[in-house]
Amino acid sequence: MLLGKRWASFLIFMLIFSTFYSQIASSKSDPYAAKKKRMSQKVRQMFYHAYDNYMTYAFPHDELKPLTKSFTNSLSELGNLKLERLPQEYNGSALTLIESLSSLVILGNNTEFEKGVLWLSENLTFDVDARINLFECNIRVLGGLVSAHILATDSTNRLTKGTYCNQLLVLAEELGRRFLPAFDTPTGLPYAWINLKHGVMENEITETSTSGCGSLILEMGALSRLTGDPRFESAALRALRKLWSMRSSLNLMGTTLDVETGEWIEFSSGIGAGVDSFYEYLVKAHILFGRDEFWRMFQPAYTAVQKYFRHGPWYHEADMRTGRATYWQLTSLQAFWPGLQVLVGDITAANSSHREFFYVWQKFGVIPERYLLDHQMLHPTEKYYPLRPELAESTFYLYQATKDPWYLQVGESIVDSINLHTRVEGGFASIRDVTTMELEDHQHSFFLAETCKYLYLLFDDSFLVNRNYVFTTEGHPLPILSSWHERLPEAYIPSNWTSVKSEECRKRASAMSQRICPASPNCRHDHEQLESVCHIPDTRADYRCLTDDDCGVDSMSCRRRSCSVAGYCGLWLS
Ligand code: DMJ
Repeated sequence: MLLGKRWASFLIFMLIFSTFYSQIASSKSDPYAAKKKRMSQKVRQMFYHAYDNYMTYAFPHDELKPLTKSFTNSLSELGNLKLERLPQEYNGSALTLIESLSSLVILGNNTEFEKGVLWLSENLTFDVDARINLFECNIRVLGGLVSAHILATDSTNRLTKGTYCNQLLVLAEELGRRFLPAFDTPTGLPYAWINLKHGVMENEITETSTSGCGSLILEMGALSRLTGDPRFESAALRALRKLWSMRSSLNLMGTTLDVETGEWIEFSSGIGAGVDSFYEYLVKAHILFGRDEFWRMFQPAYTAVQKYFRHGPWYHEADMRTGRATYWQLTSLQAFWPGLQVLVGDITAANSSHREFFYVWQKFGVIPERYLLDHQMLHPTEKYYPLRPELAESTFYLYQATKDPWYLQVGESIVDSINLHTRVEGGFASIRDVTTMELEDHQHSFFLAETCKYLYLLFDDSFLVNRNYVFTTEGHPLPILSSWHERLPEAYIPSNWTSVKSEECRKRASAMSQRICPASPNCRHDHEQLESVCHIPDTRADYRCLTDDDCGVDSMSCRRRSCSVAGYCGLWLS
């Protein structure tokens, strides 16, 4: 239809005016809109610089070597424990592509997502002679496939043009089946390593980590719900229950254990390497599946961490049997903890630790793998920064919870340092030594699955609005579906996509909305004030007491308060 000249100019005027007006309106409602836009574009460019280089020089192998523009088939080498037998015929499994799929959706790149899904559908096979680490393969490959399958079949995303017939789920199920022999132990605790083709190898090592046994339930639970095959969830649940039964009388866990005997090997533990995602999966499994059992494990486990590992804003390690401090070390993996604390409503504690982690980031330009708190110096050998996501992750959660622009500043500073120190022509390289900023030829897949994703979501969370997801420990989103929930919390409405009831909260509804609303000044549940899970208030609001029995438990340290000579409750004993 042809329009008259006047009508055409009127329409153009209206278009320009409405664009201009909506820009003014959005910058009025959010004074940081321009900054967020600029930063999200910057992160988008980072993602594509890493992704395009991977696709050019490394795909379909596992990960990119950005300095030499080559590849590494690292899936069979990932994990904390030493590789003893090299794989025979393993040629990679497009690991970084699998890890990138959910980030592509968040960036709105449906075409590339669809291309990736189709390639994997036609080419990916797990019938390979590769000895893989169960934990790593679960969080990266199984989690990546399950999450991408859900995104591909979610009609609101319109990601695939009718060509998708559950191929990713078929692959995930095949992988899940290849995991199952690992759980065939007297304890039900899985071997850390399994050969995808041959199952558990003869004389396989029996040592594994707490996170290796305790961080399987999200991916394997989701796989069971999607396929109707209960074996995956049952195996993961049995392992988790056994692990929990091994806690000490102080509700502490160790770091490594033997899957055949069910005995602890390393009694010292903390919230970092080898344990971290065990805690994370207890609370996230509770959110995803709504089962009280997970919360009944998480609550005492979290309280014990706050009580025995925490020293001010820092977390050290302690012996699970005595609670005595062992190693006074900050590790970069610990930086996920404030994000977890946001999920349970402990914003004050999260904020104070986050500041300390960021302080260390600023001191070195990035966060070193290990820092000796007692000597205030770097660990002599672990001076590296392999592009880890944990600080960005916590920054994202804290910004969601508080909308405090300080976290945007932190995010900007993280983006700037990563670009300054690690960006090379062929992608992003890990840092071998934070004192010299010498680089290492490795771009880990979690840089695309997590680091870029959390930085992007910090500045642009439109993907989360009116949706409700939990992110796996590898940053892959899983939707909170009423059909997966055993008992939906009050704040959820009974629909397939759950969201928050209150109109005030709805505007900011996101994956964490149900949990984080209480701490956000703009978004409160009047009926349900969440606070520290270990907090027990003093008997009297003015903190006066006659005996210790009148005092409660401190919400920050989770330590018992006592009654002073002057008759006030406080942390006097510590
Ligand atoms: C990721 O692979 C996961 O977050 C895991 O749980 C531990 N950390 C790495 C990245 O640092």
